[in-house]
Amino acid sequence: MTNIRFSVVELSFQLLSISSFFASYSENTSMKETLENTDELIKEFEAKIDAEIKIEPRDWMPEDYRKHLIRQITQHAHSEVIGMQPEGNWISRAPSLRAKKILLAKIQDEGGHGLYLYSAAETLGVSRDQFIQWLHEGKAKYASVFNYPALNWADMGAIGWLVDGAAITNQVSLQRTSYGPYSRAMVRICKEESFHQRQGYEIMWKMMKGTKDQQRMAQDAINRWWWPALMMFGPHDTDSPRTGNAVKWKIKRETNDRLREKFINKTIPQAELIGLKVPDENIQIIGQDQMGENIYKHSDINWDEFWAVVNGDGPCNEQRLNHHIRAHNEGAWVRECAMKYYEKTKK
Ligand code: BYC
Repeated sequence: MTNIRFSVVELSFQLLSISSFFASYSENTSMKETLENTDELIKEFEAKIDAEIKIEPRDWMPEDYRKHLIRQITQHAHSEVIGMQPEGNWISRAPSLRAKKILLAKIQDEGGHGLYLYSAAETLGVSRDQFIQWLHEGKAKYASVFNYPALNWADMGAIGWLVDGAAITNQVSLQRTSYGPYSRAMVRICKEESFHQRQGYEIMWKMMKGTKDQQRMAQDAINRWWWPALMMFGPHDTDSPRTGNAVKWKIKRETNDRLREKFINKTIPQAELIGLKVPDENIQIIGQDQMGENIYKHSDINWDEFWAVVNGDGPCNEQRLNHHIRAHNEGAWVRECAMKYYEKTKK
């Protein structure tokens, strides 16, 4: 009897170990299948990137690609929205009704760009509330250039011409980015941005045709905005940790330095045409590109200043963020009403 009982216990142990063998076998098999499956998915993803086929929200994508996009697109969106502040300060002080209307339309466009971009980023599975929280907690960056103050009307010209000019140089290239919703947002944004660049250049051109004081103001504005505009393209390629993956995955189509060079080469002739000088004594023509346009050598950027501003120590970092937090909190009731209306009408 004891023997029989023993053998029943033994048998159940054996059955248990057989079933756990099968369980671990099937676990290993399904892990192997998953790994093979992931390999296949990676291959498919890479083939699409190679063939210039856009990656769409429902497509499989590597987790690092998704995170990279969320970071870049949301920082881009925050830049558009925080970028409304330096110009917003000048709406009530525009020198004519025409200038006021143009500036208002331009700033409104920037808000719209932020919305296209937040929507594009939301297709990656994170909510807009989360993006805003990251910004308010200082976990998400925005373009360093918006941490400089806009001191007078000439700055409205310099921002439109130089800051939007730098942004458009980057964004034209981002139209070919590999993620569909980001690419399509860029196409729309570029159309509007070219008007922004021209409105800024028009302000500078008018000032350069004006009095000596107006000319001095225009030159002072380019002196102050030139270097921050060059910093918009980010650190040198050799110091840019994100460029490797971004170029591999075709998120970025051109590197930081290449885009900066393009911007410099097209902007210096525009400055000279209206009698302005870029604030760099070492500017020198060193050749011509395939289009016959000059290529310039320039002084190096003050990277200590760049990193200080990026890391929160610029002249207006605190002011810009506090203003955003205040406006966001004051707008809570609008979001609440919109949600209530949505809930009431969705049935
Ligand atoms: N400012 O490895 P890197 C507009 C950060 S707004 C602050 O080269 P990446 C407008 C970078 O994020 C249009 N941070 O990075 C609106 C990274 O930090 P994390 C703005 C910067 O991403 C209103 C670290 O430094 N345009 O047009 O490969 C009025 C290392 O950099 C900056 C965009 O946002 C900077 N300037 O390249 C008027 C374009 N530069 O995230 C006008 C979209 C670098 O690792 N963004 N950092 O902590 C991009 O193309 C790229 O993200 C960047 C940087 C070229 C900016």
